[in-house]
Amino acid sequence: MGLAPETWQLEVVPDPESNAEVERPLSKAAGTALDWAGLMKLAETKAVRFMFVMSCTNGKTPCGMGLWEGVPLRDVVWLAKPTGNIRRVFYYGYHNNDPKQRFQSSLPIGRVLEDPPGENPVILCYKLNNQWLTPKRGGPVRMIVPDGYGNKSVKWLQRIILTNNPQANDTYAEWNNDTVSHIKTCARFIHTPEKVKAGQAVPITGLAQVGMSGLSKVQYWLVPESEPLSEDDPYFTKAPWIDADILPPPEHWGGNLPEGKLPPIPRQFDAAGKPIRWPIPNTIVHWAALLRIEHAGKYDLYCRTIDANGTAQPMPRPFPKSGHNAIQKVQIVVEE
Ligand SMILES: Nc1nc2c(c(=O)[nH]1)N[C@H]1C(S)=C(S)[C@@H](COP(=O)(O)O)O[C@H]1N2
Ligand SMILES: [Mo]
Repeated sequence: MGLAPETWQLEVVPDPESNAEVERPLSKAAGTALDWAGLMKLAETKAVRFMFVMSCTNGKTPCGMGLWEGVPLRDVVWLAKPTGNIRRVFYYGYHNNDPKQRFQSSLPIGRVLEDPPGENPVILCYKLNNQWLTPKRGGPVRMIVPDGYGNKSVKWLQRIILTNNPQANDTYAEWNNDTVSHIKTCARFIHTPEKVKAGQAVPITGLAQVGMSGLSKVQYWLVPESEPLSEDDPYFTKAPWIDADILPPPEHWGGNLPEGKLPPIPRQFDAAGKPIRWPIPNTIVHWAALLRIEHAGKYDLYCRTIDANGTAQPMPRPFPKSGHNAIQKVQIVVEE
């Protein structure tokens, strides 16, 4: 199936249904497909590493964050000597032998060839947290699209098609998702108590997904369950939200990195290992707050984010099929 490094091969070929011009296709038939040794050779001079959150368009909480390593896709596209009539890149990986069940995604060629200011390149990824990518995570090689939801990051990658077709034909789009939407900024609870004593200080914790528009604040709002909600304010913009603390970069990154340390000089970090910008866009940060509720009763606790443009979640993109960012609510019971 080509899912071990020794048997893995990647094809970069023109779309037979379009007039894309490619002088030296990388194909299995011609014996020119890129193999593992070829990818590792490119990695010696081209490898990049960056933090990125894997998040499903329809998932309420991000799958996780890691340090992904790979070779920019453009370096492999250029090996095939494309010369013109190319507007889009389709790509897919192993799924099973039924092409109807293929999991395919796509990008405009411009996004592959050039990165918006401050953004990371689309990579052919072979390492996560400095370890070879496991089969479960899409190894030996998967796509990582550093500004997109998970569906763009196709696992078990085997074929890249250069096409003059300007339209997206992503599998996830056929399943009624907005696959062009960038990652959104949103907050989630990790730990909140179900029952507390009146007057007692209780910590609450959570995480925030930091999307394309960055993150300026995480906030919470505690309200007695019996209090009627205003009908013309579905996102509670007039509620008395209180700022939580956004936690600083960790000393230990976890993720089974030796001693919790990052490998040498990933992007987004300076030579001393400190993030150049915090929080880092397209990653996760943690937050915390200390609550003290004076009166017994049932309460609703909400959390939300304000992005770096000053816009409160779930605006400016509230539609669920473009990425989940609804305001989360939990209940807390306060006893005398
Ligand atoms: N080949 C293949 N790649 C795939 C998928 C798939 O079904 N098949 N699912 C995608 C979707 S929808 C998501 S959210 C991410 C999840 O990545 P993870 O399994 O590493 O968390 O993988 C993407 N890549
Ligand atoms: Mo997904």
